[in-house]
Amino acid sequence: MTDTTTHHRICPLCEACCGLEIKVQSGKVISIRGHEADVFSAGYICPKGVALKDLHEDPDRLRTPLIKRNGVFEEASWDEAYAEIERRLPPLMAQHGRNATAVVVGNPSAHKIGLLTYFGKLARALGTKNVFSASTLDQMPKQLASGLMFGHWLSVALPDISRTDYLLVLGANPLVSNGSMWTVPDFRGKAKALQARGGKLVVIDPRRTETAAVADAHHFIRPNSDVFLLAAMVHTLFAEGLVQLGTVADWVNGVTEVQQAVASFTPEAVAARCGISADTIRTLTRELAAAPRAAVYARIGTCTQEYGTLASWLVDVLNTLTGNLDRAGGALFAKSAAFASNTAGKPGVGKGVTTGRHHARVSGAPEVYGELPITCMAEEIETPGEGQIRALFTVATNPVLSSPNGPRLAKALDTLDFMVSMDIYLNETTRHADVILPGVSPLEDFHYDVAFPQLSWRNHARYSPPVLPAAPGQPEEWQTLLKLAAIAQGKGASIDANALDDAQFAEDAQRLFGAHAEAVIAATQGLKGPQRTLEVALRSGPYGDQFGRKPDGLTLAKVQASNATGGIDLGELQPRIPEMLRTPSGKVELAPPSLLQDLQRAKQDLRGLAPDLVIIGRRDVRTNNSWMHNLPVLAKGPFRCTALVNPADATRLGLTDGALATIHSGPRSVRAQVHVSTEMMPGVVSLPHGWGHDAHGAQLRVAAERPGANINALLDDQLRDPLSGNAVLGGVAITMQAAAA
Ligand SMILES: Nc1nc2c(c(=O)[nH]1)N[C@H]1C(S)=C(S)[C@@H](COP(=O)(O)OP(=O)(O)OC[C@H]3O[C@@H](n4cnc5c(=O)[nH]c(N)nc54)[C@H](O)[C@@H]3O)O[C@H]1N2
Ligand SMILES: Nc1nc2c(c(=O)[nH]1)N[C@H]1C(S)=C(S)[C@@H](COP(=O)(O)OP(=O)(O)OC[C@H]3O[C@@H](n4cnc5c(=O)[nH]c(N)nc54)[C@H](O)[C@@H]3O)O[C@H]1N2
Ligand code: SF4
Ligand SMILES: [Mo]
Repeated sequence: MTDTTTHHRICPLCEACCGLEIKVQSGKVISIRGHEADVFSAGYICPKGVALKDLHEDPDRLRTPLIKRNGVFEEASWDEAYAEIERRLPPLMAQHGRNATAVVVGNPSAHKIGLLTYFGKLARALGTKNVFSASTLDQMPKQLASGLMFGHWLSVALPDISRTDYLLVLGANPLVSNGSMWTVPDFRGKAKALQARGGKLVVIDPRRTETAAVADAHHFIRPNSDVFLLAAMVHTLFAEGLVQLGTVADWVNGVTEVQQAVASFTPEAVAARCGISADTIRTLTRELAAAPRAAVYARIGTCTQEYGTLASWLVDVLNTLTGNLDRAGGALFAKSAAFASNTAGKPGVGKGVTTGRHHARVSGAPEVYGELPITCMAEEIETPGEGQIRALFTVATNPVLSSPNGPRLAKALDTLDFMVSMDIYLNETTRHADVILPGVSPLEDFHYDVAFPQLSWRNHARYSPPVLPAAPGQPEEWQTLLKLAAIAQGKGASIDANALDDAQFAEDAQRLFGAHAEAVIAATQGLKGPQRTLEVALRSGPYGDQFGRKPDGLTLAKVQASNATGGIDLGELQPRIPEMLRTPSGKVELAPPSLLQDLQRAKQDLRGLAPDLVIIGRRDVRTNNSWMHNLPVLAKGPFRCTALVNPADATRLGLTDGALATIHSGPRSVRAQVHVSTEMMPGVVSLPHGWGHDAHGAQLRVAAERPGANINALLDDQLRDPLSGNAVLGGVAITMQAAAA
């Protein structure tokens, strides 16, 4: 007899959200593989999923709070850690005000229901305008463009990959990244199926990526020029009479305005800037228009550039003008079982989105979706005056490596009066903290994806219970957030997080359910924290049992019960316009004024010269941003932090394969190992992000063996897409030369 048990767990490491099958023996994970029966991912897994075992067992992963005393971190009890925060935070807030505090939240929080649903409570308790997140290193342009067009920040049009005939991908490498703002496990399998039924995959990327390698066609593009290519494609649709709105014809505003706005963007006008011939631009447009069902998808390469919002917008303009928006095989909207704003409230109309409700103190950058650009953080800490940041909370983020001009930020963090990090590692960012509060390992936590079902290739509801018990006394992260919120509100560190949660839930229920609040509270008896939030969201959601009024509908218990059989499939994406729209007009806004205005900036720029050597990023299957280089199963193998250089550039610049080169951008520089590769477009160098694990005082013993170079030590924190506040991470001018030995 063995004591082996089998568990099913959704992987929390990337947006693909694969269902895993995890075997445990005597409290130890003995195997991790894809869960074949999973209704959504059907057994797909990547090497990172397997690394959950290493993550769980990593001796460097923090298990107890740390308090820095006289410059040295000491292990502390949770009570001691909270007491330290209570000793230091409230006096600081009393003296300098709420805007002297700040909070920054990172990527892993998008994968943790406790962090995602409770983070806002800390931000509200602090009452600060200084809220930052990795969103402005990533997808804010897509969210803003989608919000302006469809009325909500998470109403993102998704390629219907299982039924499409033509998929045009720009600035994304889903074969490696496993998809982003598009939850699509096993992209390779789905792309193969598309090709097997006669469909076509076309990739536009300055690097011949892994995705480009399996595509039917690949075109190099000069970084930061997608806006020009896309505008020229829209221009061509009008010029050649190819515009057809299809089923959404009655629900679109602004077609004529778009036609006028792109009038000067002829293929000839943009060809040189894009590095794509006018003929190719026309052919691409005609193919897209002629395909029975087609979709355009663009991701981080098009977001993290100077025209991120414009490029993101034009992608959906193309989807709309080719009749592919909201039709099967085109670009559709998911209908999430819980938490989606585009399933709540009155169908078909809403408040839309606005930006600039407040502005960053130093740069004046507008607030977007409640946040200020993360690249404003360093200057907001450094610059004296009312509202200077003096106390910072970091939650699951490592901006010293992941945000441009990381070294400047690292210096700024040292000048803070107080810093608290909720994080599972002592790393490049958290080493600057005064207190570090660790979260549980993913295997010790329950899981339900809050955001990604809103971005999924197929509708579904899946839940995973914890695989292993947490250590006694280890709070869940939502409880930690509530405690911090209570301290910030002067309620004291000794307050019971569960009692506080009950009280806040009762208030929320009153607000949301009015006369039915008592019944909702009674129906959720015995649940607490995010479990209770989830139960309410599922039952009141679009498939929910409406607290008994639709007895066949979903409840938390039903979703939980489906865990072993791979979750509940809710079917293919369906057309949802006009019901999902939340714009004030009740229409798709094809020509938001702020975007038309910003297009003038692009028009001006088209007259200028593009730099002749620029840098872009890269992802690798065995990495996850900055924080998984410490896991042996992923860290082994060839060194991945290399600068890819086209052979012609290498010859011109005197760079040799395997040797070190110095890369300069403005006053900043890094040294990286050169790898000469025909994958690169001439004039473009690629260096991955998330490396640079040589900081003194971090505790990442495996990662430190091969630290790599930090591309974000090179990038400029002042370069942003002005509309979304997103950082510019690619297409940045560099110079490069062989490093002196
Ligand atoms: N140059 C360049 N820079 C980039 C990018 C790029 O393409 N090029 N990509 C950008 C993108 S898309 C993103 S999303 C950002 C990501 O940037 P960040 O949001 O800063 O994410 P990571 O660098 O992955 O750091 C994650 C942090 O969370 C911690 N962590 C992991 N799991 C948990 C947990 O369960 N609980 C807690 N409390 N902490 C946890 C890790 O230890 C680590 O400190 O990087 C961006 N930076
Ligand atoms: N293995 C792995 N998977 C990950 C991550 C990871 O770090 N490692 N990170 C996760 C995160 S947080 C995110 S946001 C997603 C991102 O997922 P993706 O968007 O697929 O990210 P990348 O793989 O970086 O692909 C971006 C592509 O854009 C190209 N590019 C750069 N500049 C330009 C440009 O100006 N125009 C065009 N057209 N292309 C350009 C790059 O060459 C690259 O191939 O990946 C997620 N998945
Ligand atoms: S692709 Fe890999 S990291 Fe992403 S969810 Fe699936 S197993 Fe996890
Ligand atoms: Mo990201």
